[in-house]
Amino acid sequence: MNNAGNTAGYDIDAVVVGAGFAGMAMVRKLRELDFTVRCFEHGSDVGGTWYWNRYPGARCDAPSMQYSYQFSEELQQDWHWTEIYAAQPEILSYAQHVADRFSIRDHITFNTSITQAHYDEKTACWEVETDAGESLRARFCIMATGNLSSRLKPNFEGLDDFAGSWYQTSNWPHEQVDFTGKRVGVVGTGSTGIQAIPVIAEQAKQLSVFQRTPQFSVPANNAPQDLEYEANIKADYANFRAQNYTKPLAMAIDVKRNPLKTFDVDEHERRERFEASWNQGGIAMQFTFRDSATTMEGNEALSDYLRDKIGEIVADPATAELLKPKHIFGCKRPCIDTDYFATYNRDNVTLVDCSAGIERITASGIQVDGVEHELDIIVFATGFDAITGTLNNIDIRGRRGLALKDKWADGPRAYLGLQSAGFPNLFTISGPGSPSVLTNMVPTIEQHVNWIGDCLAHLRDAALATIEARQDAEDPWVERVQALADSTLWGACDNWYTGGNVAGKARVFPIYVDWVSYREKCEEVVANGYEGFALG
Ligand code: NA7
Repeated sequence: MNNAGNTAGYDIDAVVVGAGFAGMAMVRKLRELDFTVRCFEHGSDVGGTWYWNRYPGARCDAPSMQYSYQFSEELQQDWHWTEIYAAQPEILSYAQHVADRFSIRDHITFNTSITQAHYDEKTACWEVETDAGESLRARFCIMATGNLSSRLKPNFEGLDDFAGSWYQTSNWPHEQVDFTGKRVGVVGTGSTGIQAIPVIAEQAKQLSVFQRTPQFSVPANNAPQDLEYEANIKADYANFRAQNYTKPLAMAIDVKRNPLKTFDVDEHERRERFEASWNQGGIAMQFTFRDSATTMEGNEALSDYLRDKIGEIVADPATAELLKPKHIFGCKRPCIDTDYFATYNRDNVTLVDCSAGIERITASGIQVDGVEHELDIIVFATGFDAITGTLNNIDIRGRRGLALKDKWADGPRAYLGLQSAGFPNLFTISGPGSPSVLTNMVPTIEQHVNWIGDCLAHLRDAALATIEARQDAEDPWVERVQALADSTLWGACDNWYTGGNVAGKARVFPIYVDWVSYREKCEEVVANGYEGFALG
């Protein structure tokens, strides 16, 4: 199928959209399989999320030894992560290293976005156009567009009048922003705000945090990489990776998985177990008992423990009270922080309750409840149109001109999160209906990349031109995704999983919450001759 400029009616085997971790891995895989490929990336370099989100304090929530590629044994042996949870600059330099080492950039056109992708039924090709005016025809179109790549523009009244500078965490300048001597306002207390606030507080003269909804957060307990731990993993990295693929988040968590429910133990033991998870830090907290995500009483016990912790850390009782979340744990993605709550004990940090909304931005600051807070710099950490936002911003049309965003108007519909019926030869990496953001993303991206690469090779070997999700496979899959989501409490409040943070967006929980059965299903589908897909 190596047909560049061929007579079959297409210029290239595959177009890959996006050069984050998914796009890079996809390009490498396709080249390994000897397919021709072109990748288009909006940014000026590789890295995706880690290219754009360069705000102070940006850091990964998954341990670096696991949040990394496994396709090359030499790569995983050679690379040394300096901390348990790597910071953004280190992750970006890893992405750049991978791009150099595997000559991935040769296949990427930077500073270029795909504006439309239309399927031509006669030739079974995707006609793709870029914002630079280039058109090309590809047999396959692979969307590696990321789940958190469509930033929400701050649309506050008066923003244009603001006399100071403002920044968005998700579009952070490449030069350092100097907060020294400045009065800074941060809007947003999700994972991003919670990472940025302690770091900005150390530099700024005065920091005002504008909080609409308080968040649960657990300390990361980040530390320099333990060299013995690293050596142990590297002694048999392949096996470590293979084991992790069998774990619920595709990730090894250094806690004993507790078979007990919250109220199987007495209050004293419950507290001790919560305390052990807190001291462990990171993602361990939610696995202290097995029913925290599924029963209200289990969830409340954990939530109460975490609220108590805020009360213990934050000295001013009124501030502590304001910081305590009222929602249940997990229905907004829980955060992992470094010194977040303790930051409110600093003399230069003020918490501003904007739960009734920010009234307006003025020339000199932010006005809330009739009070103007004077600022030199505003940092917006206000989130993303997640999961479908970037896909819906591209004019994608399948059979009979059907627009993907119209098909998805009431929420995304896809089979395995890999393909959507009516859109042959179009793939989404970590797409809606796959476990995506509820897993350790790099390994699960690689699972999709391998699945898609192997699928294309199979089509080539079998002299087949197309693959398309069948409607009668997609419909029950969408139902299954929803049924699993309904067994958790995660859809219970407005959050970016469900689209609840975007005005007018359909509320759907488009994430398959069980990685282990998902991976098995993907393997089963292949073993059964691509069951649920029509091959043509
Ligand atoms: P999030 O988690 O969506 O957080 C956005 C924050 O911004 C959240 O606290 C919002 O409050 C707040 N927000 C949004 N709009 C406004 C307005 N208009 N006024 C005041 N506050 C506002 O995005 P993040 O970037 O922090 O994290 C996204 C994911 O990236 C994260 O989960 C990690 O997986 C990586 P709200 O809660 O909506 O009231």
